Amino acid sequence: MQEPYLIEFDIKGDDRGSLIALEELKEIPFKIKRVYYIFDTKKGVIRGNHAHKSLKQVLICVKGSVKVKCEYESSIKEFCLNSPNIGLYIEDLTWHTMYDFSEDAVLVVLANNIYQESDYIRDYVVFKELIRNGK
Ligand code: T46
Repeated sequence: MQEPYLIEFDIKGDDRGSLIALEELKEIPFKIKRVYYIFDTKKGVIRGNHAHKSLKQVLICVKGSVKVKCEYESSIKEFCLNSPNIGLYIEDLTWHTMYDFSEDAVLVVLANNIYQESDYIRDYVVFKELIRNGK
């Protein structure tokens, strides 16, 4: 079990601009099976509001900014993602909510598994029970 943490990626910059490269089991601490991105988010929208049973993910706001609130075991942490060289690692059994999206925000997510609705815990009470019972 691992609490959420930020990963700083190397920027390969030269006089043409910047480039960041991410490889599985290197900058990203798992094998990548899926990439999705969230953009054009309307003002005031809150997304997420769930945990996963087994999914591990890294969230990167490659443009604009977004805040992410994570509840892991008994601690709650808030992160502001506003740079393409910062990733937020979120493990399973972490209740997470994304909010305060800037108009131009593009949130890229790398995940260690395919999309499975059965992996979602969408009921906060169920999430708290799982945490209380040690999974
Ligand atoms: C998460 C946070 C960070 C798919 O068909 N395939 C996919 O891979 C995903 C991620 C979603 N969908 C469909 C399911 C829904 O009909 O896209 C729609 C929106 O998904 P959802 O409401 O789950 O989106 P968010 O922003 O609340 O949560 C997403 C991820 O689903 C979730 O795993 O951890 O971003």
